[in-house]
Amino acid sequence: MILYYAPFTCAVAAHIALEEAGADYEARRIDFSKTEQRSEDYLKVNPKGRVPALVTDRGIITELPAILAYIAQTFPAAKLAPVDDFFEFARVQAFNNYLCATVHVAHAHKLRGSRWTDDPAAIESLKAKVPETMSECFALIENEMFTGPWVMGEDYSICDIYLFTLCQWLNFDDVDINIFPKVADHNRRMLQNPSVQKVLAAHAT
Ligand SMILES: N[C@@H](CCC(=O)N[C@@H](CS)C(=O)NCC(=O)O)C(=O)O
Repeated sequence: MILYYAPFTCAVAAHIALEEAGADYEARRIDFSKTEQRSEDYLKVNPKGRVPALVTDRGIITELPAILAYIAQTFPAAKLAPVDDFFEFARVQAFNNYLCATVHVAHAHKLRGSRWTDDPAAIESLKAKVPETMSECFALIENEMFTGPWVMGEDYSICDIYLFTLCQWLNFDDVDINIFPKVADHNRRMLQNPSVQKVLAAHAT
């Protein structure tokens, strides 16, 4: 498999999941500073011009919840999701889709406001709202969605990997993770994970 990623983007989650799964993969970096995500070559990989994209022997998968589910299902021995329990797997998908469709989009208003408006004042207004919307999202995760000790309960899963990844953006979004004790403790435990450390080190180089 080939994982297309850009450092410290949401692609971190796909990268960690591949490590945790023990997958044989190559990680290919896309340089956002050179707008490589919109280059002719990369648009052939992902016409959306976004990372991550995972090249498999059956074709290319985009959208992080789909990529994470695919990795969990392809490597069941890694136990990254309850793949045989349809209800529990739906819970996993519900959590990850909330991160993708709501939390990630709230964060995107900070740097990518031009996706929604051309008005400079409106772009500033979208940016200013980010600490509030991200805080609301994380309050919901802390108080309603996080089962404990892991996101889904007793078993570690792709939800933990995805949550950890988006937590790395909170500081930039002017949200103090310590307001959310369960999430903050989860983040500290995730940072002890050797796969997480390996991927963060790779993104930092
Ligand atoms: N819904 C997509 C979102 C992917 C996405 O927006 N990725 C960002 C990085 S976190 C990106 O590639 N941004 C590049 C750009 O907007 O030009 C997913 O979950 O995979």
